[in-house]
Amino acid sequence: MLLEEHLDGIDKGIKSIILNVAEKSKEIQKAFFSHNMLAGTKNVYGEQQLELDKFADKLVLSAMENSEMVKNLASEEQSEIVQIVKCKGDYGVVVDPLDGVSCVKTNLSVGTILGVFDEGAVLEKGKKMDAAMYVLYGPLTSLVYTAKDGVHEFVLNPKNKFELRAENIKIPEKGKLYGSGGFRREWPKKHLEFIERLHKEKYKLRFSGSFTADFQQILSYGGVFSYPATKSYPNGKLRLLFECNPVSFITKHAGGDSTNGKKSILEIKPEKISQRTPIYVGGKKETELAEKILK
Ligand code: FBP
Repeated sequence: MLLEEHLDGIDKGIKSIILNVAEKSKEIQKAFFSHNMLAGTKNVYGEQQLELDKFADKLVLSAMENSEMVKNLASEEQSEIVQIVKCKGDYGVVVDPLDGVSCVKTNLSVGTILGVFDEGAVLEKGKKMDAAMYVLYGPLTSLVYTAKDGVHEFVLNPKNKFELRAENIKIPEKGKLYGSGGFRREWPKKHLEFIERLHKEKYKLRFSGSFTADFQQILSYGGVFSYPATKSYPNGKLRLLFECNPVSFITKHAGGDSTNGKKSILEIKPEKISQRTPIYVGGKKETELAEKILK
């Protein structure tokens, strides 16, 4: 089954947003070569080529405009919320156009992460989302989405169409992988205690520096991804709106959970669009253990 057929059963506006992002993700995938190998060259109009993440941001904006459904767009690449005037819909979207961009030069997998609110506002708790998705640019280009009725994965096939690979994905309960960002010497004592507990229970470290890729491993094999508050990032490094909420929303619909150490990520009321948060996201067993130790 193809993505467009799978989306038939969901809200038409959300279907249009997901399909438009899926289409533009194919152009982002192609840009890894042109914008990476030839950085610093000029395009046919003599314009300096955009950095890859800025280029991805332009593509996502055009996807939102093409959908004609999005009124407000909050992007990690923009300091303010973008109001899209030409639109028939009332949706709000939060997006990290290219998460983990520093990993492109070492040819590691990176992602586009996006969340959708059907009432237009974007400075909202993650639990008020109506859909979330990410595209993972790896050996395959895959797309994972939820519109509150299960988590489903598609892969780009040789005909350049997103084809269903897995439906109603659940995070395995007996996971044995963990990721933890930041300098070990800067981890809070209780975070170190949590990690040492995972080691005792024979969890293996998997951390690439690309949240989307590192999360995909947790979704597939179970376990927990974390990025705690550290001296360098006193509020955590990952962005609440653009990275943590959409991934935590997907996790919830895959039977997992998320926490900042004290409460669900999805319950955090954002004060500003650039807000960061510590994050533990993955299986319920691991996030409950994190809260037990960190509280
Ligand atoms: P950006 O917001 O700069 O893309 O950073 C996000 C990120 O790359 C995540 O994808 C990843 O989990 C984290 O930073 C890695 O951080 P660190 O390099 O400190 O381990």
